[in-house]
Amino acid sequence: MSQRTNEVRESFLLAIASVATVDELEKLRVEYIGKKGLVTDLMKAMKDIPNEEKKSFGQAVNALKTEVEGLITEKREELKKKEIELENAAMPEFDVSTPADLKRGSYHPITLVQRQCEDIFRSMGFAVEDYSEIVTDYECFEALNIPKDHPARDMQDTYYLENGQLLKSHTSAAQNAIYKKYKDALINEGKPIKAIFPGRCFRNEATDACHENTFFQMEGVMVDKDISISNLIFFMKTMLSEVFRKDIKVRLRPGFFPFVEPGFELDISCLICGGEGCPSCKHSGWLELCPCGMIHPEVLKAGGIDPEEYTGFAFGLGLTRLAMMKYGVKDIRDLNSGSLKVLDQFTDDN
Ligand code: FA5
Repeated sequence: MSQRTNEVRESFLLAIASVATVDELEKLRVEYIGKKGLVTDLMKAMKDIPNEEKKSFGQAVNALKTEVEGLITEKREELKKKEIELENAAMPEFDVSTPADLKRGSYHPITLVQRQCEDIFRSMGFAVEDYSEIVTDYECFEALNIPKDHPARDMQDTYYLENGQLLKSHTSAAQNAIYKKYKDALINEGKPIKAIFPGRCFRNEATDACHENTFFQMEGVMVDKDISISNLIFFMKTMLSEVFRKDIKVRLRPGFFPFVEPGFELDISCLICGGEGCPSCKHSGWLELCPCGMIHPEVLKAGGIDPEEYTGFAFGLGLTRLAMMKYGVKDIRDLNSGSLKVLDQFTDDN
């Protein structure tokens, strides 16, 4: 029987020498020390060995099993090491000490212009408020003196949710909430309401060089005793001269909005064509930028403010168009394009 042990050993040593992969090694392991393996069979044969030979046979088979297990473990480590070396050789060179090729991001031009406007108005004592993009019909229209079926709604068709709420078509949708938030301080402590609230607006709009279906506005309101159109003009002028830091031609013309009385359109001379007329200003030389007016008494009432005692102004600045004019962007759609070629050009310093 010890001859059989030697045969099994010899054949194993021969086989393991030619094993080249971990899979092949596993097959060899099963062939020799698996449940039905050659070494296992030798151990099973122990019971048929005459008693006087049992001890030496047992020692020989155990020694063989230990040797086989040891050699398999050794070979497995050797093969794994080789596999790792091969994988590493196939990997591209990677030097952790090489400086990263990181491009610095930049703020979106609308963010830049919004922050600038916020700073200007903060310095004039205005609070900066944020408001939801999803609003109720009451906030967007009813509270602004635009009842159901009013033709002014046609100009501001927007996206409606199944629950009847809608994506706000103008930042004026926050006016009612702002009045309600600050009215007690106005009435009880005599603190004027001074707030701006920038935000994203949505409209069902045929897009062109100066119209987008998603754009930004910045609403501003001031309510106190004896607020007049002169206050409105002062704040508009201050804001525009600070934003552009150069002389800008503006014009004020009558405009109709159900939530102001009187209402105005504040246009600026197109800075893309210098007032000559181009697609950015619909060939008129002027760009509608900031409608405004004196807050309608019904709107103050809806906000809990007595229009007999208080007056106020409101404006709705087109922030996206302001960014176009400030940075000379000819087509408004470039601002929503996400194109890095466009956006890379802007920095805080512009
Ligand atoms: C309004 O949205 C009024 N809520 C503004 C207002 C507020 C008037 C307070 C009086 C008092 P209008 O629809 O004109 O008005 O939009 C205001 C400004 O937003 C426009 O002058 C323009 O600069 C910008 N704007 C309007 N529609 C678009 C659009 N589709 N794409 C880009 N900018 C737009």
